[in-house]
Amino acid sequence: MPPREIARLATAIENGAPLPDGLPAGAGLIIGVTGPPGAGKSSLVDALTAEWRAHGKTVAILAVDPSSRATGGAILGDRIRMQRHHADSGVFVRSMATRGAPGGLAKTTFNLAKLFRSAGFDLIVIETVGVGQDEIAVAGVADVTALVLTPGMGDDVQAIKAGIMEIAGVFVINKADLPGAEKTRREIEGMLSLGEKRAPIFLTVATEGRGIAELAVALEMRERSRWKSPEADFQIDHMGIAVESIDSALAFYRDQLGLTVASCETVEHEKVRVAMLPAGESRIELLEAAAADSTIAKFVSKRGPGLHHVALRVPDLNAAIGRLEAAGARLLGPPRRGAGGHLYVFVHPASTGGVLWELIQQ
Ligand SMILES: Nc1nc2c(ncn2[C@@H]2O[C@H](COP(=O)(O)OP(=O)(O)O)[C@@H](O)[C@H]2O)c(=O)[nH]1
Ligand SMILES: [Mg+2]
Repeated sequence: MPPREIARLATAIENGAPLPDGLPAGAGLIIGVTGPPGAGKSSLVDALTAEWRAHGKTVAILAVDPSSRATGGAILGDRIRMQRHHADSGVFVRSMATRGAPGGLAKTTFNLAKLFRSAGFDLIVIETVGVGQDEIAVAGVADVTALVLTPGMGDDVQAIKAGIMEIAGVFVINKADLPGAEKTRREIEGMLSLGEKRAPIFLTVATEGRGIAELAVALEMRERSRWKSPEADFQIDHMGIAVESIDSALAFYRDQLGLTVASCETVEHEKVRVAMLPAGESRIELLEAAAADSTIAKFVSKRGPGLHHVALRVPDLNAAIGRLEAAGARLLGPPRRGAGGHLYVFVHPASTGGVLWELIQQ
């Protein structure tokens, strides 16, 4: 997407327009950077951007400016600081005044981030000032959020609201060149030890690029750990079994095994008759060709009846598709909506090691 088109869509979204239909999901990671004014957030974002660019990654930066609190000078300062990336087409910078966000700041911010992700940026950084409710909500839309603090905050660390502590996946003590960084680290560790939460703490000097490479890696690592979601978020939804005839197949599945047919229907656009037989948390899906040119008819004539596909329920189909596309996997068509309102997409066996996988989001 050309920068001018991104900018045009961003303005529309800021003015309350929804995200346009049919945008690709993209696979970029959304990173929140929040903390009190002057902590060095913009300097950090600038240094992280330089680090990521050095590794060939593209970066979109969204500076969310609470216009009620900050002066125009703050935005100007950020702009000047970001100018070293100005001529770089791999960096896109956008400032948003929170005033111009009808229908919820967090929603608008999230839509903008999704726009940048759709435009193909590898990393989308949302910088928000302060630690108030708005900032917590904005930080909440990110895949991972870094809370930026400075040495000598002392009692301020105690005063940080639980909400922001919860949302922070990574703590940064910036200005570690100033006295008191270790003390602040111990205070944060003390607060973290009170709860269940585990989050790494980094010491940085943004203006000198110190500690930046480690922080950049840690932020990206969060993506990997998120991908390994709790198993509960994943579930084998069903096994799709191609049969010559559902009626004769039921002699085994229903009469001999004792399974029950919960539903039987014809899916017109797939030209297939489907019988669903629940089996615990999962189901067996019997597939019978409803026309000679259906994929099931072709499958049966080529390979014979048998296991056709396995369906896996995933927590976030869009995210899964984004990652598959980024990895060059072969998807069989765009995501579709099934009869039950769920979204699904098929991944070609050539990309999965021999199994036709259907990914489903409820
Ligand atoms: N000593 C020191 N100053 C820093 C560091 N990082 C940023 N600053 C300075 O702190 C001020 C505020 O930085 P800025 O990035 O605008 O903070 P923001 O308001 O959180 O975005 C600027 O004058 C920066 O040059 C650092 O690591 N050490
Ligand atoms: Mg700033």
